[in-house]
Amino acid sequence: MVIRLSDEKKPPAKGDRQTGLVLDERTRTKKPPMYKVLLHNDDYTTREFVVWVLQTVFHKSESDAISIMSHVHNNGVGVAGVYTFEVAETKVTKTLHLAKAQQFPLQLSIEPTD
Ligand code: TYC
Repeated sequence: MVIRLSDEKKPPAKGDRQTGLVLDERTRTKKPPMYKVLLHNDDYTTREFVVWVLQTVFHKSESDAISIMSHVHNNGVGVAGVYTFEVAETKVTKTLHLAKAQQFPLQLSIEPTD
C-alpha cells in the first residue's frame, strides 16, 4: 500500500506559501460504501416502541421518528438511516435486542445504497 502525504503534511519547503491551503483531493474523494437500514412493518410492534427506537438508536428527532414510523406503517418498509456497514450492523443488532426484550417481532434489514 502506498501512503501519500498531502502537501500540508509535508514540512514547508523553502519559498512555499500557504501550504496549509493545499489539500490532496485523494484524501477527500474516497468515500466508504454506504448502507440503508430498512425497518419493516408488522402488526404487533407498537408505534410508540418504533418511535422510541428511532430516537434512541438512530438519533432521529421526535418529528422525524414519527414520520419514518408512519411511512413504514403505511408502506411496509422504510429507511431508518444510512451508515457504513459496521455502524448499520451495530444499530440493527441493538434494535433487535431491544425488540426481543419486549417480545416484539420487529424486523430490520441492510441494503447497499446505489
Ligand atoms: N404496524 C404497527 C402497529 O400498527 C406499527 C409499526 C410501525 C410496526 C413500524 C413496525 O416498523 C414498524 N402497531
